Amino acid sequence: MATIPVDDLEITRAFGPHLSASIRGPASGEPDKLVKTHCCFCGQQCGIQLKVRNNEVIGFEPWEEFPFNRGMLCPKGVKRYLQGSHPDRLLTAVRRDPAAPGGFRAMPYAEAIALAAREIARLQKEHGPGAVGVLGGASLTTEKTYLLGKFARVCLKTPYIDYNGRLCMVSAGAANKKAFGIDRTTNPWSDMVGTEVIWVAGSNVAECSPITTNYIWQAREMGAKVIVQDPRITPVARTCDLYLPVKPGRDAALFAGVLQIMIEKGWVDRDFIDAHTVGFDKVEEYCAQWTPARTAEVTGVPERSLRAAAEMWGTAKSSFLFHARGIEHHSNGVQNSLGTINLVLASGRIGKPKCGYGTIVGQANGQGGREHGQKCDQLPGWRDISNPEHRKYIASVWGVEEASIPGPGVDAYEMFRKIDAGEIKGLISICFNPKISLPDNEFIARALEKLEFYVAIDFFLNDSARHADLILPGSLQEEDEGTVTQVEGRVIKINEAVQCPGEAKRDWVIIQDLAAALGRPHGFTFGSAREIFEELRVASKGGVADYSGITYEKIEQQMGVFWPCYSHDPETGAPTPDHPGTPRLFEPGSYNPVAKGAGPFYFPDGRARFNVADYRAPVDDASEDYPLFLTTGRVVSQFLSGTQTRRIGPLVKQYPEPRIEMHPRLAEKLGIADKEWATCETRRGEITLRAMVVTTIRPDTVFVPYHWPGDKSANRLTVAAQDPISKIPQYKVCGCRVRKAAGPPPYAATHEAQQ
Ligand SMILES: Nc1nc2c(c(=O)[nH]1)N[C@H]1C(S)=C(S)[C@@H](COP(=O)(O)OP(=O)(O)OC[C@H]3O[C@@H](n4cnc5c(=O)[nH]c(N)nc54)[C@H](O)[C@@H]3O)O[C@H]1N2
Ligand SMILES: Nc1nc2c(c(=O)[nH]1)N[C@H]1C(S)=C(S)[C@@H](COP(=O)(O)OP(=O)(O)OC[C@H]3O[C@@H](n4cnc5c(=O)[nH]c(N)nc54)[C@H](O)[C@@H]3O)O[C@H]1N2
Ligand code: SF4
Ligand SMILES: [Mo]
Repeated sequence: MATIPVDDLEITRAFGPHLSASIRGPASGEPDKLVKTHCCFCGQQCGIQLKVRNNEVIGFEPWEEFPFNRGMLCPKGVKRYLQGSHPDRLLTAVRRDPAAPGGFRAMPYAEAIALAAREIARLQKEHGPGAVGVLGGASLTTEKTYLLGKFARVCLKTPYIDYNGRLCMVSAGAANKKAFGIDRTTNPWSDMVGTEVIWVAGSNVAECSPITTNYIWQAREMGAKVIVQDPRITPVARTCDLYLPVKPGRDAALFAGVLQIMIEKGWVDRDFIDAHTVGFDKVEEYCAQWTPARTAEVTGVPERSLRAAAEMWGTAKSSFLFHARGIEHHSNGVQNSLGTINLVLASGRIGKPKCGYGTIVGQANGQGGREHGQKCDQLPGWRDISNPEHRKYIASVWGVEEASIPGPGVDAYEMFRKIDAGEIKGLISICFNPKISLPDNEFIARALEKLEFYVAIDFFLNDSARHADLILPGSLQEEDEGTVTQVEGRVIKINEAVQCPGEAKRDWVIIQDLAAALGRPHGFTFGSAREIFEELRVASKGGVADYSGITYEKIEQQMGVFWPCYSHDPETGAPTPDHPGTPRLFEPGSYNPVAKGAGPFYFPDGRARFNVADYRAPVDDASEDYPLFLTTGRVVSQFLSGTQTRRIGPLVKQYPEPRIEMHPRLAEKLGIADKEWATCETRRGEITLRAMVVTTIRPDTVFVPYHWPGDKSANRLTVAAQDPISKIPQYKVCGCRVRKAAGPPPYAATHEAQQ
């Protein structure tokens, strides 16, 4: 009865070293040129060569020399070229018009820019600069994110800018800053091969960071032991050495419990702790309460597995620990991330070859997109918008008065609360689809309707943009150049393969056109992405995320540059153009501008910080009324809100509809058979989907992927609780109940008819 998802089996087969040899783009038609660039989807940022003919991407060739993926791609990378020619591609601006078919009518680009500028100016004149907010995204190049942050602060003078990385990377980012003073994964992935132990916490690597799976396999072939901590037996867990079936939302307790065993057994590196860290005593004190028995009770992980994890981790000589959204998407997300860091620091295995720690970046530019000023509290170079010195420096680069730069704004979800309250009346969004991707999204839809003026910049009319007054036709990734920073901290170059079709424009051109139409062009007259990058190099100089030593040429020559590029000159510490970059952080003797030689970590004393990572039960936890845990996430063939991948036929075919994944024991109790309709209900709402009965999930937990809109949207169910520090939503757990549906949901009629 129980089935293992077929998609998963395909994945495991698909990602072998043979992929690059066996898969090519469509055979028909010779290309005019091949363009070396990267995949537009996830943060692995696989190298790929796009085949271009007559200004159209017609297929791809593997780019075998690119060191990270060596020609391998996952199904999304293989099919991405199909989206450019999709009939839904926006070729003109469109304006909302209830009388027009589909609710929108085309509008000449110049008129659309003029309209947007008029409305923004009107709202700001009537209600002040903060009446208009900006939402950005981490699929954008770093140049665009830099420009957007500058646009909000200099052109609009609004404090209200934030981005969709708020839903993704911020718990890990905040924890990294607290513990290390810098927010980047520590080692190149090649360091994984030859390590002794790999611990994967809350990451479905095979489906979500497929190339990482390949590194794990290579490591395993060389003898590495693999620990997986997840409420689901994901594909990588099926072959791991130790599986920790944690109850959703209990990770901080698990880390504390494992560390406690390590402390008791003497499996911590006291020399490293004394020489390179502060704060271990408080952590030790906190962990004492996490006896194996209590940890097992809270986490649902058997004591023997906790002990095995402590031994495997505690006695290793080299190790890698990764996590992703499984431990980060929580109202306790920062604490969970700090819990992993404590395990790493206690082991002393950091700043060395084969000893890595990091969060697996999600979006294409999840790393670069969080460094240069599109976050509500940040200026370029990971600078702090509340720090007078940081403000002064950026004001000098931008040629504005320091006092004219607004102070910190609020996180993306809070912006919607302000929209709801009528404080923010106008919204410019680019590369963000909040209506599908934010929790409790019925609230988001209502807020979008309250806006007096909403302009979206996108290449498709996404589900949120359906609420917009105006959509400006932006660029696909292959229609522009620029840099992104991939999962390892390697800055790489996206190259233009084709030019924007019709009246579509490169995103940064649109932002500058808006500035010009607002009559505030100062600082928005860049002629190319390269020019923006040159200013970003200056703006980031001296910040923690220092890109000043990176040039387009160096990226091309080296196939990527790991930031930062500090010279090791202890006198100045200034990055020098000839510095090749820093693949491995925190090596003994390494220089950074905060410690100035005092030690490898980015604090004045050069020491890393232990932080007490305390466990708190989730908000809206499973209870008598809602006895199951609902957790949400991804499937391999779909990407985020699905705006792009639901338009790529072969990917849709691979996983056409969301299903509710549940264990056979639960299914039996509920009287639901595989593929039957089931209704999942939480305190916010309910959705009806087909059941997928699998033995690979905890019997007290159900999983729903979130890539679909409307009646199939998982975010109808999720809770808008947020981490108090990072403001990340708690997507990964809330209480729910499941019942057999009375019959198919209304949407099924159309869907079944199509099948
Ligand atoms: N195919 C595909 N790949 C993607 C994306 C995509 O949409 N589709 N998106 C990209 C982006 S932006 C991101 S952020 C990454 C996300 O990458 P991942 O974080 O790997 O993916 P998720 O599916 O969100 O969740 C990961 C795992 O967390 C587990 N989990 C749920 N609750 C808990 C918990 O409380 N504790 C623990 N330990 N585990 C838990 C889930 O069972 C799931 O296996 O993927 C990137 N890659
Ligand atoms: N329930 C639940 N919800 C989640 C998650 C979860 O695990 N569970 N995961 C969260 C995570 S980790 C993330 S990252 C968010 C993602 O949140 P979203 O903001 O929904 O991400 P996307 O689907 O990439 O939407 C971005 C939009 O940007 C457009 N776009 C992409 N590239 C470009 C570009 O270069 N230029 C322009 N102009 N537009 C572009 C796309 O067409 C799309 O319409 O979702 C979050 N939501
Ligand atoms: S989606 Fe990610 S793993 Fe797949 S090809 Fe693109 S960059 Fe590589
Ligand atoms: Mo993400």
